[in-house]
Amino acid sequence: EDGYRLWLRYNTIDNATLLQQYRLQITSINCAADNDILKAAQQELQTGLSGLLGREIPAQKAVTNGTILMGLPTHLPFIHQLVDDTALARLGEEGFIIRTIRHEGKNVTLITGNKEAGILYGAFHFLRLLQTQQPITSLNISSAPKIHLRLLNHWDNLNRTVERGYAGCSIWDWQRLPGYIDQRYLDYARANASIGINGTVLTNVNANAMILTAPWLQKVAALARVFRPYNIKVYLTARFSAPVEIGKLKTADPLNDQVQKWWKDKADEIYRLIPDFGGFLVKANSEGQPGPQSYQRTHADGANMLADAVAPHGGIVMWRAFVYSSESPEDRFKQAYNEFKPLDGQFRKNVLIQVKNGPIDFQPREPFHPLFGAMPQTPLMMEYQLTQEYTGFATHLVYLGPLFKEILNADTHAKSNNSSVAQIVEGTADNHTLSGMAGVSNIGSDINWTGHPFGQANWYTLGRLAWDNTLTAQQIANEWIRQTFSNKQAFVDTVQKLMLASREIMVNYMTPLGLHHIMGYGHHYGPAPWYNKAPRADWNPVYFHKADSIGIGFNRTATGSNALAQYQPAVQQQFEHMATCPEQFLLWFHHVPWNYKLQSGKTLWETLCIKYYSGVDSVRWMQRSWNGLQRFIDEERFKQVQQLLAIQEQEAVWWRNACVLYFQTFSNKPVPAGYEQPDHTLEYYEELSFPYAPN
Ligand code: BDP
Repeated sequence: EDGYRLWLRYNTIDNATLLQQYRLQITSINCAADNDILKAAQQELQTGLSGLLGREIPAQKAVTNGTILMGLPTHLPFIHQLVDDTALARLGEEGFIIRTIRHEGKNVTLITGNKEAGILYGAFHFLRLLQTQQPITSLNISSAPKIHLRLLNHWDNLNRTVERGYAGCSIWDWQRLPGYIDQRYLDYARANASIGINGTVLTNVNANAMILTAPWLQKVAALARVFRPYNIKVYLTARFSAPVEIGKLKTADPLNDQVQKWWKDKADEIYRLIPDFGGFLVKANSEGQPGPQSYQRTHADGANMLADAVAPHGGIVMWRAFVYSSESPEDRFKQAYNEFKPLDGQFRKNVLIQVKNGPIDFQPREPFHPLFGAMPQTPLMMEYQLTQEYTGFATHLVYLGPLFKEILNADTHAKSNNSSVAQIVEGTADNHTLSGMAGVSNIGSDINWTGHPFGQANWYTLGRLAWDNTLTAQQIANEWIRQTFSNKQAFVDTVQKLMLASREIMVNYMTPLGLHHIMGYGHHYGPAPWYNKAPRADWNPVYFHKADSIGIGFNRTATGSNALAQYQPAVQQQFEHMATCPEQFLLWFHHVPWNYKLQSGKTLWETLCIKYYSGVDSVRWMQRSWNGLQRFIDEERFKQVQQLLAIQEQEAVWWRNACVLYFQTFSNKPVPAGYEQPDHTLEYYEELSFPYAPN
């Protein structure tokens, strides 16, 4: 078990009674597979069922007892009698129905949808039921995705390095494309389709214009051909200065006629090769990337120009809100909102603004981004980070489901009752038809795809949540564990507990109480709260924690940067008073005196120490829990996780010691008695260097 098969292992069901039942209920597949998507669905079902049932499940034309019958209502008109039109309409283009029915006097399982894609997703859902050992005797399932664009964002460069990638190099083997189709592309497509992901941005947001040149587009088209039967569209990042860099124009000004024509022609060229090309993702005027502001134009001018180029082909533009300027004296927290809110209503219909979950940058914990709820006229797309840039690289076991859910569940209070972040992102709060959720991919060439075996869970969760954000982090973890490792209850229970606790544990040993952005400079590996030499202030940890002899934390209330004013009054109230601000967000919004007593009666300094120490203790608990699981799973993955947990323990100690020692230089207070004292000095930690850390 090297992890390559992800959650699609299809090993024979290890519960004899259940296997017996399943075998009676599933004997054959009948699919009017007249198109590539249906062929993919049928093929997957055949492979999956044959593996799970330990016997060949043939495809046949007849309907017999135990047939899995797949088809559209146009293939199988009886479906119109079975399912009323409104129920079918509710499925949209990608939803599915799975039902146990009597058909032509036989007991069959029907998988249908309005479009082929629905049947594909239905087939994968059916396989998931078996893999998680659910009853299938009387199924009546109807499911449709709540979010339309369910995407991975690869930060993959054309030289196959991956920005913030910790799982090897890029899986896109550009040199051998388009001639050589790696089996991985197919397995990648299967894995994504199995969790409902329907699009992939192949290239880094720090974009290279070369990808838009003819030879590279041929390579992109080859990938698109592999993905098409799995209902996955390809997207590219558009470098704003491409008209200058590869088009020989003198300017990339979005209001210039020649520039507009250049992009239109480029879009036409792309769509000739890839008729279902999804569109562009753009990072503009951010961290050195070119953009419309270089020509005194707005983000709306830039986005609209690209939107007009792809609109005739049905394409979209995802324009990122991750902007902050080195010239601005404003709190970095506030800058995206200041920049984008005034543009609400100015974007074309085929533009989405892609917003990171929090206002700074994928930290272990952030409050929700204040743009959610602030731009009702514009569809806002969620951007999460699966690759663990700030959450332990691919060495820490951190299940991000709870982080994703915490943000989705947050109430923006933009409306009186239906304005959670989830409702904003779905588009239901403001009646948008376009909606999207993206995860910055953690996939690389490692045999198990994500480096850490548990990194797979974060990829899995992104897809499942984008499909149905009402699923809980626990439900998703539970089904992932069962498919990826084992259905044995004792194993599932223990691992689920460990996964659900892992995010808070990481917050505790890295950035408790609302600390943020105190990691190593550049590579972002490990702690460096002392760092103050970056070329811009808001890249320095000291800018974010503001520790001094009085206390620690960033005052973002009215007496400070007043970033809080970007939220609705009801949200402001939750955070604005030190006494009532939830502890987990305290230092996000307040500069808190070291002696300040928290609700527990303990001082801030004591609590900080307690959190850091409990973070480390909890990693040791994770190690002990994992060690008890050896008998349930394969040696290979057991050992991998065991070794990685040992590294995680060492690194948690490193975070704890470095942070406690450093903050102690301001608090002037001892580490409470009874705790193991740091075994190195602060100078030791400050002098560590990491030339080998990837970035
Ligand atoms: C930051 C990463 C940087 C990305 C940037 C982004 O450190 O590598 O380019 O986000 O999202 O977190 O554009």
